[in-house]
Amino acid sequence: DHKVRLPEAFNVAVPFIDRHIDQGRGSKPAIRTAHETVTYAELAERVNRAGNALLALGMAPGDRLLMVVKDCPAFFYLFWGAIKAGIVPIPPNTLLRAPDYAYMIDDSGCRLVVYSREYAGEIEPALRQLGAKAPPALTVDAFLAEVNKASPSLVPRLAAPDDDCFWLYSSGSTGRPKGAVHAQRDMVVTSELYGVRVLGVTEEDICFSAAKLFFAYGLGNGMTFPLWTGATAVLDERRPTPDSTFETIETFSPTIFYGVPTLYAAQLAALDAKPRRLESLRACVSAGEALPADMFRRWKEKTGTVILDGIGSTEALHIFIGNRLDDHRAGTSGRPVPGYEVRILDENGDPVPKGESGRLWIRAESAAKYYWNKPDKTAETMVEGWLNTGDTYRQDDDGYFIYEGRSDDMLKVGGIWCSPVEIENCLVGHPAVLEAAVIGYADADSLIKPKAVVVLKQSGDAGASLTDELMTLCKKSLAPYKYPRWIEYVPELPKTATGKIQRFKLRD
Ligand code: 3UK
Repeated sequence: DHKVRLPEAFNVAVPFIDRHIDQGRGSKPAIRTAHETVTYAELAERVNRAGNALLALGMAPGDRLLMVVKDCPAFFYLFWGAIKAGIVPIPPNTLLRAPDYAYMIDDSGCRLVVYSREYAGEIEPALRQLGAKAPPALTVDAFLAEVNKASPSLVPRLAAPDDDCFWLYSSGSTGRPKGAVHAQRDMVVTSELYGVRVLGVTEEDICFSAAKLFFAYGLGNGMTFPLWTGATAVLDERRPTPDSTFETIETFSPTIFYGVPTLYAAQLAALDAKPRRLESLRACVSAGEALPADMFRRWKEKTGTVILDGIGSTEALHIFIGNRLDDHRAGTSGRPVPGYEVRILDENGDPVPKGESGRLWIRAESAAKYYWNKPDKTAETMVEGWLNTGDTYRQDDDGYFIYEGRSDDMLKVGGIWCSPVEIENCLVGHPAVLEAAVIGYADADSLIKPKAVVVLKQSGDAGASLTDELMTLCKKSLAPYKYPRWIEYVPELPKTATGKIQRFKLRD
C-alpha cells in the first residue's frame, strides 16, 4: 500500500521542521552554504520568527507571498514561515524578466513580494509597471531585519491535507504562466514516495541540487527530501557551472547530487580537462529533459556513479517515473515510481498496445489541485483525477518508459521551459524581421536548444551581423537561456490553411 496517511488537521511545517527538535536533531546541520551553517534548532526558530514577521507585515492566513529568492537559508525561512502561519508562498523562477514578474504579481494577487537584491533590476521595474496595483515589497536583507525583531514562537495554523499550501508557476506554449496550486500533503507524498522509497534518502545523506529551489525538482532535491529525513542540504547561490558544482562537491562531500542533462554534458567536458574528487557521491539524479544514453555511459565510466534519469513535472511536484540504483536502463526514464499510476493513451483516450507510443497520463497523490484563475487550462490538463503530461512515451519490452517528445511545441532548454512563441515574438520586434518560427534543434551532446527560422522584410539583410543583433536582442529581453543558438534565413514559413505556423515541418 503506497498511500501516504496524514492527520485530518495538521500543519506540514511541523513534520518537516519542528519534529527534528523532538527527535534530538537540534544541533545537527540542516543547511550548509559557503557562508554559514544552520542547525535544525536555528532553522526551527528562524522559521517561527519569519512566520511572525510576515504576520507583522500585515499578511493574514490565506494571503499569497511572492518570494523571488536565490538558493540561501532565507528561502527556507520564508517558505516554511509562511506555511506555518497559513500564508501561501510562491517561489517563481529567478531568471525571468520584469514583464513576467509583473504578470505573476498581478495574477497571484500576492499581498507581499520579498526578493534577493540580485533580482532588483527586474522586480523593481515590475512593481513600477503595476503602479497603484503593486503590493508592498522588500528585499531579503530588509526582511531578515524584521525576522530578528520577531517572536521566536509561533503556533502552527492547522489545515487539512487537501488545503492549499504553496504554488509553483509553470509555463505553457501559448499564453501566460499558470499558477499550479499544491496542497499541504503534496511535499509529504513526493518526499516519501520518491525521496525515501526510490532514492533511499536517510538522515545520513548530504543533498546537493544544482537545480535551484524555485524549480519543483530543486525544491524536492534541495529542501523537502533532506528536511523530511533529517538529512543536510547544501545550498549554492551561484549559477551552476562545472567549476562551481565540482567545487561545492569537493567542499561539502554530498552523497546525492541532482543535475540536469545540460549541466552533466558540461561537467563531462570539464572532467576531460581536469579530474575532480567526486567519491562522496552515492547517487546522481537527472531530470527536466531526457538524459541521452551516451551521457549515462560516459558519466559511469568517468565517475563510477550512475545517473538516475526520472521524469517529473511542476504539476506532479516531483518525479513519477524514474530509474533506481538497483533497476535502471540508460536512455529511458525508468519505471513508474510506486504510488503513481501511469497510462499511455491513444488519441481516443484508449490505452495503446504495449510498445506503441501515445500520450502519457498519470494519477498522482502529489498532483496540483488546479491552476489559479485558469479553469480552461485546468479542465484540459486535469481530467477526473488524471494529469495530462503533454508528453509522448512508449514502453520497451521490459517495461521501461522511453521519452519520445512533447505533444506540443514546447522546448526544454537546460531543463527549463522555453516557449517558441515567446522567442518568436521577441524576434519579430526587430525592424528587419517579418516572421519567425522557433524549433528545438539538437546540439553536439544531443540536447535540445532553440533554433530560429526567420523571414526578413528584405532578404538582403541576412548575414552574420544581423544574426548577432537578433541573438543580442533575445538575450536582453528574454530569460538568458531562451536565446536562439542558431538562426536560419528562409523566404517563407510553412503554414496551415488558417495561417498557423507548422513548426513540425521545420523540424524535419
Ligand atoms: C519534461 C522530461 C524527458 C517533460 C520536473 C523533476 O521538469 C520538471 O518539471 P517542469 O514542469 O517540466 C515537466 C516536463 O519536462 N521532462 C522532465 N523530466 C524529463 N522529459 N525526460 C525527463 N527525465 O516534458 C515533462 O512533462 O518544468 C522534473 C521533478 C520535478 C519537476 N518539476
